[in-house]
Amino acid sequence: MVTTARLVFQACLRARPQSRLLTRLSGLSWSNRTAATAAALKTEEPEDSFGFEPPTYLLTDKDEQRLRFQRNIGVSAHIDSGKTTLTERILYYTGRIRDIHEVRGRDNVGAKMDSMDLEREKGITIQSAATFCDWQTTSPVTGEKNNYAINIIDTPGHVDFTIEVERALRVLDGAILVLCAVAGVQSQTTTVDRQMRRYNVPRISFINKMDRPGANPWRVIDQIRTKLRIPAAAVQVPIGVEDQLKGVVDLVRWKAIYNEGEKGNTIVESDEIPATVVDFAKEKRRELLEQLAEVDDEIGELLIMDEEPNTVQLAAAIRRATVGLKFTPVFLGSAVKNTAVQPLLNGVCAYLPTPAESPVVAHDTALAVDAPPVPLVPAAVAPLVALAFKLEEGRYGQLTYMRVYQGTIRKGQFIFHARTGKKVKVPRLVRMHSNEMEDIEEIGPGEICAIFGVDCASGDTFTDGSTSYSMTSMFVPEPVISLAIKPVGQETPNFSRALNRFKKEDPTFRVHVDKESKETIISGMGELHLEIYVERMKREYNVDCTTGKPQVAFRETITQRADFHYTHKKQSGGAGQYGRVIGYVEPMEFDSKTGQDVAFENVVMGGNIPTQYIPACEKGFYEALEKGSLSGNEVCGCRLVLQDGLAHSVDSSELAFRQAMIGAFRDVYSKAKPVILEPIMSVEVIAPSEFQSAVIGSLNSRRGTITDSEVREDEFTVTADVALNDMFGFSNHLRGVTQGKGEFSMEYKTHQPVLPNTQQEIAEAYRKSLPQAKKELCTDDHQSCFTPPSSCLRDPTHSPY
Ligand SMILES: Nc1nc2c(ncn2[C@@H]2O[C@H](COP(=O)(O)OP(=O)(O)OP(=O)(O)O)[C@@H](O)[C@H]2O)c(=O)[nH]1
Ligand SMILES: [Mg+2]
Repeated sequence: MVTTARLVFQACLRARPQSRLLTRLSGLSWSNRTAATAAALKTEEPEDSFGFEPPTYLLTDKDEQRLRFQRNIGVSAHIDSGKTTLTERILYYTGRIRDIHEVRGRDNVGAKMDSMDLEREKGITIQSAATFCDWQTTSPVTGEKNNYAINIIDTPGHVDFTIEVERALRVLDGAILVLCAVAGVQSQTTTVDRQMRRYNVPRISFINKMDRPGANPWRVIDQIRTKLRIPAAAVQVPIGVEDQLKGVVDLVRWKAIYNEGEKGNTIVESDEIPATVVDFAKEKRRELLEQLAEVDDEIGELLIMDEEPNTVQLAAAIRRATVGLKFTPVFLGSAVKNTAVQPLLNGVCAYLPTPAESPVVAHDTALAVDAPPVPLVPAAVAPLVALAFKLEEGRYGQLTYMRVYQGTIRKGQFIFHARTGKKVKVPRLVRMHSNEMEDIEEIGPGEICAIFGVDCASGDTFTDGSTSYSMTSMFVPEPVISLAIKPVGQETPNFSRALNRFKKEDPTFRVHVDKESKETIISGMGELHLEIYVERMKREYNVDCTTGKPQVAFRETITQRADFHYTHKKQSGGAGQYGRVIGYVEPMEFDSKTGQDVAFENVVMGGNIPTQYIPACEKGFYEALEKGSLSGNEVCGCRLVLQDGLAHSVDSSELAFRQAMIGAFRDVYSKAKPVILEPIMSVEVIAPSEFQSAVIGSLNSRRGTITDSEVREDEFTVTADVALNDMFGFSNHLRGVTQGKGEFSMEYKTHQPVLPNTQQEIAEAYRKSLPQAKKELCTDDHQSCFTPPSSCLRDPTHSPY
């Protein structure tokens, strides 16, 4: 039941200066919403332990009415499950679009949400797209008809574009997890599940492609329970199978629902359940009740008393369990055959949370770092807090997608960038409908909008200046693959303009210039990710580029503690330089609080290193981490503790201490037994059963560790952990051993140390590539070799995919 109780929230309105703590906070990763916080909000008043008098905000009747009929949802799933096809139907049935166009359709128009040319050409979603629609639904609880406003973000399934899913789920209140009725839970389903858990996003599941031969929703539900470990039960059973799919039986309202008309526009509901499915439907309704009883006390008690819950009780329990992240109701249908999409939309309205039910917190940066987070309340009159979650360079400048958490944004209003304190006017406010936009005058809390002309990074918070609240940003995975890129012919400003734009829009896309080779290196989540950007440079910026071979993003780390005692001294001619640093380095685990796995700690006592030189020491340490001396890759998993040192009254300077720290780190590094780490990928292969042994053989020959396998009627799925460096050429190989019928996908899992002999090879190649060594040893012509030096390790004929 949608909450009607007035929630009392407290927030701090007192204007405070922007704090210098802001920068320190911007990387922190508190859970942005927790069920525990929600419970606390409703019952207790936050302690005012910091001496402020917090005003109270109430949700007005108007707020409640609006929020009750507002849903913000994402559509997420494994590649090709039919997310965009489903969204196209949703837009069509809600009247947002006049006609249905298919992904890779014969009319060559393409689906609304895949608006980029490249998406339409390739038939895949690359960028998430936002839209909104209105849907009139009949409540299964009260039977009343209500109009719902739904904001939808269609996300890509390919793991190379995973940041798009990450940022959508960061700001959405609920999601539809789409699954293929034949393939079931696949590798990216697990990734998406992880992302939903990270941001506590309740989900309903939709088993799509019920028209496909071999469709088996019951096996898929079983996989949701066992592989994703979330209690699940169907709230519908299909009427007819595969190409005979006619509709579904709604197990909650006990009605048969059919789609009629050419595009399934007309929904026909009947109290008569077809005789062929009635017994099965009863069995599945029982299963639904039993699953719910596991997670919901009210249903549990009714079952113990041998009582049958009525529709109202059942729908309320499904909603409670779903919103409470304890359960996922499963819907079925076929998007492409226009079957059972409308009942799914009713499910979105009935079972997914309102913006008021998604507990969201911010941190007040005027308070201590460990001060309790401040709950945000979606009241229109509360001070504005909005999060910029996605940027796009459009025809009219930067377009910033925002989720408004509390307060209201009005066109022409001044808003404040929480990190920089900069004040900006909102020149234009729009709601997005894929690549089209609708101008609006104002937008309330719990809504999604886009703003022009605001300069910021994705993940930045905006306020109205009366608070110093800041929200945590999203999780950003590390790139796993890099390649060198060079414009053909003369470099034009468009080259760096394009790279800067892509870097700003996509935090998983990195660009740097290699200090030694002077090459521009781009890094990302996979070859497709980088390939798309290279293609976009050509199409959107008219910059044709040549690229080097893709390189695995190796890293380095240390394996033991080692002490340093290092003096940097330069006293011949000119101004002298003097700095002594004493301390140790040690391995460090990833710290989920700071989101860091490297740290600098200063415990110097008695001013042996004057405090003004400590930041220079820290800077020197981070500079040294950029390039490990084994292979030239970034060093991770390392804490440095600075314990002591010595300064000279005349010759010490920031520069001297920075140099001292770089020297000390280089010196101590080999004593800390460094190793090279390589990305390990989770690889999933699906192929016809007869190729099973050939596929497993090829994964074994690449030193893969099989983690899961499943054989179905005529196809099988195998999942294995394989080093990315061993995946080069796998695509061709798989095609060869499966007569082109096998498919694979892979995603980053972790970094692990490379084998000792590989480490030796990489280190040797790196050593030879260094300018000094090159002069003395290397006979290869690296000067003219466009790819980064470590590429000479790999067979140049290999392609990674
Ligand atoms: N048989 C069948 N095919 C479907 C169904 N829904 C979608 N498809 C097909 O599946 C393919 C992929 O559909 P999309 O909608 O692009 O899938 P997606 O999940 O958006 O894909 P990405 O965004 O690239 O991950 C297309 O060829 C669709 O026509 C369905 O219900 N049944
Ligand atoms: Mg898509």
